[in-house]
Amino acid sequence: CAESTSRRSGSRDSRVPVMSTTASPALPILLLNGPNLNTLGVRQPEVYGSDTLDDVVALVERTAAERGLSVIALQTNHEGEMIDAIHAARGTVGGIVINPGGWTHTSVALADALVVPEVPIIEVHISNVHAREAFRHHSYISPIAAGVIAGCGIDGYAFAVHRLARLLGA
Ligand code: DHK
Repeated sequence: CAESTSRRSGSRDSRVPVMSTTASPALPILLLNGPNLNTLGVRQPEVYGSDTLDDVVALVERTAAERGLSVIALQTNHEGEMIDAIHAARGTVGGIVINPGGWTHTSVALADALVVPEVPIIEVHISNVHAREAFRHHSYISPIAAGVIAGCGIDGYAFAVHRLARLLGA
């Protein structure tokens, strides 16, 4: 955006030549949703609301587009498939928005994978996990996340995109 461009050029070392006046397109955001999130809108709507996964993806795409970013979206119920996708994201995405679902509270392997791409990660939970059962209070993902959003419904995904965009200077 104009603000960050001017901030960057303001602090630019004038001895370094500017190679191009056209910014290269930013890398896409990777939106990951873990197990059971394909049932959004059906599973416990009193906890997770009535919006569907399609609504979440549309919201994230709309919000990212406002910030000039594109989105690659994956939902899977298979941990290995998610880990493979995260490995493949190294060098190809600028940041990750992830709702790890139940793996949040169980998966060292997912946390280990998420450091591979070396990009900022925003962890999202639709429900306020801290107001629920004790086993939902611990996250293996939070220590490696740049930010954590919980209890904001699906709006949390939009907040996550805005935060990532700021971290990426978009
Ligand atoms: C979603 C799940 O599926 C749960 O396993 C987590 C999270 C909470 C959410 O709030 O989005 O505990």
